[in-house]
Formats: sequence, C-alpha cells, structure tokens
Amino acid sequence: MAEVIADNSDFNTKGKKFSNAIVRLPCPEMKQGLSSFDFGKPDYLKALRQHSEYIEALKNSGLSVKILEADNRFPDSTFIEDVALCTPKCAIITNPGALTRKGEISGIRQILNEYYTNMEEIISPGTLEAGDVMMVADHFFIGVSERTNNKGAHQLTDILQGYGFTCSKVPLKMMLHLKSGVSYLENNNMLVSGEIIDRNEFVRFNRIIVDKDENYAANSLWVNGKVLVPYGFQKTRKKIEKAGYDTLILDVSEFRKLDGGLSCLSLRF
Ligand code: CIR
Repeated sequence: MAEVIADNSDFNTKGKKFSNAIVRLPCPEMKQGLSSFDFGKPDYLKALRQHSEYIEALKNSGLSVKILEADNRFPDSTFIEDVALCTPKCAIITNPGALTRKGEISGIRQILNEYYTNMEEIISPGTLEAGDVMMVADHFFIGVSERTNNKGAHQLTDILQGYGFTCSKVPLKMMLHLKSGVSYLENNNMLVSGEIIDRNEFVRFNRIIVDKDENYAANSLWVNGKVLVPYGFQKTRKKIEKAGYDTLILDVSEFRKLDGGLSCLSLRF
C-alpha cells in the first residue's frame, strides 16, 4: 500500500485533465433499476431532460462527449461509470457485482477500443464496479463493497501496478460505492461523508466534510477545474465554493431515485 500519495500530476490545479466523456442515454426501463431508497420511481422523460443538461455541462467543461444509444435490456445501463475504468494508460472493463448489470459490459470493449490500445478486464470470481474506484494522481483507492469483492480489487491492483500505478483497498460497510461517499476534487481537496470522514487513508487530504443531511452531494464531480454539484445541497455547494471552485448545479433527482449520482453517469478520460 502506498503510504504517501503525492499529487504531482499536471492536472492537479484548474487545468484540463479530461478530453473525452462517454455517456449512455437512459432507457424507459430505468423504472426497474436497482434502488435501495424509497424516493419513488424515476420519471423517464424528466430523466432524459436531466441527462441532456448533464451532457451540456460536460461539453461546457471542454469534453468531447460520445453519446451511446439507450440499452433497454439493462435498466441501470445509464450508470456507465460502473462498467469500465478509464485511466491515462489503459482502460479496464469491469465485472459488475450486481447480477442484473453484468451484461452491460457487452459492447463497451469495442467502444473503448476507439480510444485505447491497452485494454484489460476483471474476470469472475472477481467482481468490480468502477464507482468503487477513485483516482488520486497515480494512486487508486478501491472500495470493497457489496459490488466489488476482494478478488476483483486484487485483480485491479495487479493490472494497475503493471502500468506503474499504486492501489489501496477501502473496506466499506454502508455505502453502495466508494464514490457515493467521497470525491476527489484535485489539488489535494477531497469531499468526504459518512463512514469515510474518519478513515485514516484520507486524513492527509484537505477534507471538505459533507453534512449528514446532504450526504448525497458527496458525489459531486470535478471536471477540468469546475465542480458539478447536485441541485438542492446548498451547504455543500457553499463549502466547495469556499475551497475556491466554480460550481455548476445540476438536477439529477431522477437518477438519485436509483442511487445514482453525477459521477455514475459518465466515463471521463
Ligand atoms: C445500481 O444500483 O447499480 C444503480 N441503480 C446505481 C449505480 C450508481 N453508480 C455509481 O454509484 N457509480
């Protein structure tokens, strides 16, 4: 495990880090998506509008956005972040832990082949969803959750070490995914919530603590210097702005009904 994580990367300030994003349109079947909350069923048309605003925000942040057709075989397929990990040196196709999501990886390899020459994959019995993976400079924190098992975390560690990266595991008790509760905002700033707040791994960062009643906003998204923040979480928004960031507020209420947040809706690289 790396003891010291130095964020010496070129993009740790307000510069451009990402050039591309891939998103997948939501499908009407999203109503059958996995959910652990009782916020009601998502409204598909409203979700489409929110998704389109999300795409605009990525474009306005300097990304070229590839928009994949909706895949009505998989209600959760709009949460494309989980099916691949895109790093500066390679892309890794994951093996989702949720049975209803395993098939979402079909076709992703072909799409990522347009961007990457180095492609890797996680294989059973290892499972991994990339919502559990947070990149901080050359280090990757890997949440071990109900979706990502130890075998999947080990496979990912072996793969990434082969490319010169370091990794460490973060066992999770409560959160769906690691990034449900923590977001790296570059420049050593980290948004932390819930069970993450007191974890030793993260005390060396400038931690911006998310109030319990705004836990959902811990999944805010740094994109090329700006931070996208979900609508309705004023306290967190103000804390992020106080840390020096411009924020962009996006309503993602329909995705929240399926436990999804801002990071889950795209692959960025
Ligand atoms: C699921 O339970 O898999 C979806 N309903 C939500 C996935 C959210 N993805 C993420 O946090 N990276």
